[in-house]
Amino acid sequence: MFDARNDWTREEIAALFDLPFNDLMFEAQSIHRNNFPRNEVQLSTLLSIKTGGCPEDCGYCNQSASAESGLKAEKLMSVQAVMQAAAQAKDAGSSRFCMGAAWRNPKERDMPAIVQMVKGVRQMGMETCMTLGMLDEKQAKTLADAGLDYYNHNIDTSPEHYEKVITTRTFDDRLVTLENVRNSGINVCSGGIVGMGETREDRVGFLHALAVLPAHPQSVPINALVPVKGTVLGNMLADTPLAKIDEIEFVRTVAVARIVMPESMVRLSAGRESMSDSCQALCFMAGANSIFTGDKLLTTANAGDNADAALFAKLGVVPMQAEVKVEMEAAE
Ligand code: SAM
Ligand code: DTB
Ligand code: SF4
Repeated sequence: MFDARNDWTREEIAALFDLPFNDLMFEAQSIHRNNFPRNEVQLSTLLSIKTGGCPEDCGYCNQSASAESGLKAEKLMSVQAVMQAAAQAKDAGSSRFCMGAAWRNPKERDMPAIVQMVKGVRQMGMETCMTLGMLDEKQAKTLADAGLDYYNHNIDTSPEHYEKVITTRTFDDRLVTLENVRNSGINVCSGGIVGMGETREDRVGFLHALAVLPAHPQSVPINALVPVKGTVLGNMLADTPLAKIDEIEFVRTVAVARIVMPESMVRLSAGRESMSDSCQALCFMAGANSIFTGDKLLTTANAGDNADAALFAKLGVVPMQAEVKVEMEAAE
């Protein structure tokens, strides 16, 4: 009844956004209940394995070398330090460990350490995710062979708005990386950011671009912009506070993502730290079924385990167990 479609039109998606709020929520929640355990939310933990000094100019990002955010550029972490952080995340109940690097793309010299990190984290019995920038076919295959479960690469926004946010790589470059990841057999994680001064039409175009991919991403992160001082968008928001995304419009975006990609995990990602419990509860009702846990995202603050445990208890929500069975022998 709610099978995934890849032929959505922008008009159809715009009509979903226009629905009365209760009708939109009812439809999204119905699809959610039909396709997923109703009260389970998947937990992922992020670690920045290589922070800052990035050559890209993404207007939202404090890790860009062109941002004046005061963030110190660091080297790639050691495999051992990454294993320690992963063990802590596992103890805290996380089922997936997501490692992010502030790179345009990984260099060949980085790949052996990256492969060891994937194998090591899998051996601990956690799902693995990496987000390292652009990947070519060969790199995607290397990561697939290492046993990587997910690769995150966001399209970020609509093709039209994209050019106002990033100039150093194109929207089409992003689609090529997604194709390389998809063809390698790694699960695709791709979504974007809401609240970057985009229009409703851009939010329609953003979800449309994801919904018409040859296969929907298995995981769709919806981030609310975390405005960081010294970044282009952080400064813009500080100057024009009214540009901040309206919470109901944010929830609508989550609900439409759930409807147009009915079989994908929808992750309520960055921005939860400054979101009310009520807004997060509405996002779960709209079909979000995954979050990032812990006190930190990559470099900015996250809601934190205590706040999340209290919220889950209030809502009767429980953590979802790993979706992909990890084969311990495969990760030598
Ligand atoms: N450097 C890699 C890349 O961009 O492909 C991987 C890491 S990057 C930080 C991953 C994603 O985090 C970005 O694509 C963007 O969607 C999201 N992100 C970064 N900074 C953010 C912010 N201030 N607020 C919300 N989301 C953000
Ligand atoms: C995604 O869509 N959101 C995460 C993850 N993928 C890598 C990153 C959010 C980063 C927020 C800013 C920071 O903490 O540096
Ligand atoms: Fe670099 Fe990724 Fe930040 Fe863009 S989002 S500046 S690619 S770390």
